[in-house]
Amino acid sequence: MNWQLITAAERTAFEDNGWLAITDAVDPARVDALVGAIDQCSPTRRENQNVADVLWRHDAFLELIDNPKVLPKVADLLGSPNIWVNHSHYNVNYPDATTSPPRYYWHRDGGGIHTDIGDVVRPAFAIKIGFYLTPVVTTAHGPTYIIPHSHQSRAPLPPPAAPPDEVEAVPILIPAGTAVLYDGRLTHSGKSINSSSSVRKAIFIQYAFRWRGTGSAIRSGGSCSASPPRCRTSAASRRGEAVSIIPVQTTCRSARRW
Ligand SMILES: O=C(O)CCC(=O)C(=O)O
Repeated sequence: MNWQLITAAERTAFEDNGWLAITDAVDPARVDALVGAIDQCSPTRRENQNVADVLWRHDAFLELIDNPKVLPKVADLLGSPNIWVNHSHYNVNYPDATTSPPRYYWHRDGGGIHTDIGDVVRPAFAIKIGFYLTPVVTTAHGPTYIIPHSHQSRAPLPPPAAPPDEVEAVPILIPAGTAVLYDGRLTHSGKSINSSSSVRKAIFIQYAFRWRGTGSAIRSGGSCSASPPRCRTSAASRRGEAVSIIPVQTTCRSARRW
């Protein structure tokens, strides 16, 4: 395997911007296989699906974990090989599947950890990789928006419906097959308007220090043709509050969870 470590320029870009795009991280044949796997696991249309805990659902998803163009850079940036995948999900965003008024769900990854730590610039705890499987090359494609430099700020989150221009957010525009590394502290949108004619599909895998808990419960074995674990989210866990020493955030097919 041809492991690709982080370059000095990439490190500077990631540390300054809070994100880094690696184009061609996934070759076209694998992109097709991943799209097929999502279609197999989500055969019926549901508006704006956000399916958590995806790795057990299909081997194609599992193969993303040790992507040689991504994993070494993540380990380098976190500064430790003592990391694990503590959260995964895929998002399927249909054209025109908007709420009214549109909501962007601005957030930092990790939920409660940011408020728990308090009013300081927090250290980096996790990096989430967005593997974009369909082209997101214009703002019509429902891009992820990020608020520049928010990983280095203590600014509170904007209201969910605040439009990108109002909060000076910028879209991440990339071709299919790109992996985008996001610093977990970066404020970004949970969704945006897809006014194109194509469905946007992306898979997100989060690597965190091994001492971090799960972002969603993690199941091993099985496949998406087997029955999924029961959805057991509680109001408290949805708010990102600690509810138990053993995480109860079990998968929910359409849960919105970051
Ligand atoms: O689907 C997107 O554009 C963003 C997904 C997201 O917010 C996340 O994975 O934390």
